[in-house]
Amino acid sequence: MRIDIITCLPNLFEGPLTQSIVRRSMDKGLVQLEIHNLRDYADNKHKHVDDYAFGGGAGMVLMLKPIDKCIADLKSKRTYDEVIYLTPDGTTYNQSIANQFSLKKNLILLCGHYKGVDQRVREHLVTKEISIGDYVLSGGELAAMVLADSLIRLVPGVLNDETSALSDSFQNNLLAPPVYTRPSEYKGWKVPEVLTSGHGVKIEAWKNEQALRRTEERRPDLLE
Ligand code: 6GU
Repeated sequence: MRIDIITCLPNLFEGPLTQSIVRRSMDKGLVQLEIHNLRDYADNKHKHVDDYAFGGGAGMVLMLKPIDKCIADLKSKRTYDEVIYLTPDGTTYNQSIANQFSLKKNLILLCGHYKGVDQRVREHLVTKEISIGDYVLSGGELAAMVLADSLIRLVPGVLNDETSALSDSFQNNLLAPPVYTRPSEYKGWKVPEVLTSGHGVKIEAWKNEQALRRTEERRPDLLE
């Protein structure tokens, strides 16, 4: 899978996407992730990529031309399955959308900023619009990182234990069951006996029952 992220704040991506699972997936050659600075596509000497909104109103709008040039440059090199614009008025992201996107080969993630992008970008260049929840972020960068992280861990071979993504919360619309590790007793706080019994069938049944109970208690909407 290849993910190209277009942003006017490329430095923001240095932390989260250069560590741990994401880093290893890139080292293994399973994932390619490239950050593109929108300012490199500005056509004015001040490298401005935003301008005042026609008709007035507070806030700057990301301009059409640098975004079009950047996307055209990428599309001249390979075919993209989706151009995803991160915006609070997009479709709310969930595991089912993550699973669908994870099957794609090449994705562009476009981060909005300020008051967003020129509407013509959304009409002519963007193929999907995604929000990561009902609250407002300063820009689409954190949302793009959320998407990239959630997609990369679904790419086959990225997780050491291949079944691990399947047992995540939200896969099968169930929350994950509780987990425990050593010691099996501490201050009288005990690990459920079944987990140390060595009885595989009983352990699976316990996990399923716990997952269902947790989902009923915390997220009954997932069971509807
Ligand atoms: Cl994708 N962008 C911004 N700016 N705020 C958000 C969001 C995205 N998703 C939730 N809030």
